[in-house]
Amino acid sequence: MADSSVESSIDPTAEPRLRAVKPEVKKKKSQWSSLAAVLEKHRGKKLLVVLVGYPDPDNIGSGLALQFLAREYEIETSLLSFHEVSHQENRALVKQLELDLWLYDERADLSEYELYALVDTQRPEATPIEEELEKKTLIAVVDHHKRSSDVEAEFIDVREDAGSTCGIFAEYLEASLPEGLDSNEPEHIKLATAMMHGIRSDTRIFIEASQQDFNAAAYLWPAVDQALLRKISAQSLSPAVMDMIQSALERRRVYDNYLFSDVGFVRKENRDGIPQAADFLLTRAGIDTVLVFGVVNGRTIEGSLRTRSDTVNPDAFLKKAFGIDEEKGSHYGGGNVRDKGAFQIPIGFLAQHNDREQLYRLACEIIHEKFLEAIGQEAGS
Ligand SMILES: [Mn+2]
Repeated sequence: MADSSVESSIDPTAEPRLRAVKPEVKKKKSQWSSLAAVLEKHRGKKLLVVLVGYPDPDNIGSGLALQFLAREYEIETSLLSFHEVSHQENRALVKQLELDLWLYDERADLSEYELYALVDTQRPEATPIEEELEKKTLIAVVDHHKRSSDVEAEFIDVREDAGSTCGIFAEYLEASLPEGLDSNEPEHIKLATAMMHGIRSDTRIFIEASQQDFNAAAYLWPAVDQALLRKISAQSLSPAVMDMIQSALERRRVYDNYLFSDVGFVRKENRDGIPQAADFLLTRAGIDTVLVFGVVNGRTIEGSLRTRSDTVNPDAFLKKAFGIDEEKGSHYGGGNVRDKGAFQIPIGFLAQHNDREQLYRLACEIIHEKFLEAIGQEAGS
């Protein structure tokens, strides 16, 4: 009896195959109703959207979307960032759309904000106001990075398979405004344009987009100002970034499919040139993984990893290469599972050394050595 049942389950006629290839048509219910309930619960309070790390199109667009959605519940929202917007495209976004980003300084009074939210990140500890945030209620975390187990919020929506956080927010918008955004309404145009830019920027202009991102783009499209979008995304490189790319090209060292390079000393406002140099070098034929670093403000070694390899996992690669910062108890570097990562290593006490060139050589040697170890090459080979 047992035998016949095994046989029947592998008999191709026993299970109608056509059923299996039928596309999944059942639409997943949007999480919007849960987020809406949280916003309703906090009606009339003030909300801080905390932009962790450098402001970028995806976190800015997501912050604007949450601000827009929360307004319906009389929740006044401010977008707080901790770094000056540095990438030329992002500066253009802020300027062209006249966005109101609040740049944190120690004198800022955050006490009137009872609520906070995280978009495009799950790491409140990566801000200088971690203690202050502990006194506030974390109402929402919406993100598409790797799910972190230690974040707790009233509403959590983390989708690792989404190409952008803006794409997730567009789904909420669609659920709350199914008739679509109004292409005659300046606020709607601004929001749609910023979100479309966020999706494009995080998905390499849709090459790495998920179905979620395409649905989002289709929803936003009628209200997008395409001339403005073109202007924002076609900003020319600043001379400083171009010089950094040139340095990275000149100093490149190639090991099989790997390319290693550095850009020298970098001013804080130009640090976005490091990932841009890495992106550029990755376009070289025969290379699938690039690591570029520089010394930012004379105090921190900052680097970016970019890969197209099927076997290199940026997060694992950087964690293995640079290890743990004992003081902070966290890794010096990390990234997503697919194509990008970054690391920051403080130079600390040694930054006081007055021979900058010597200091730089030392930093360079250490990073190079760790990189070679990580790719399994001997130094000097
Ligand atoms: Mn993102």
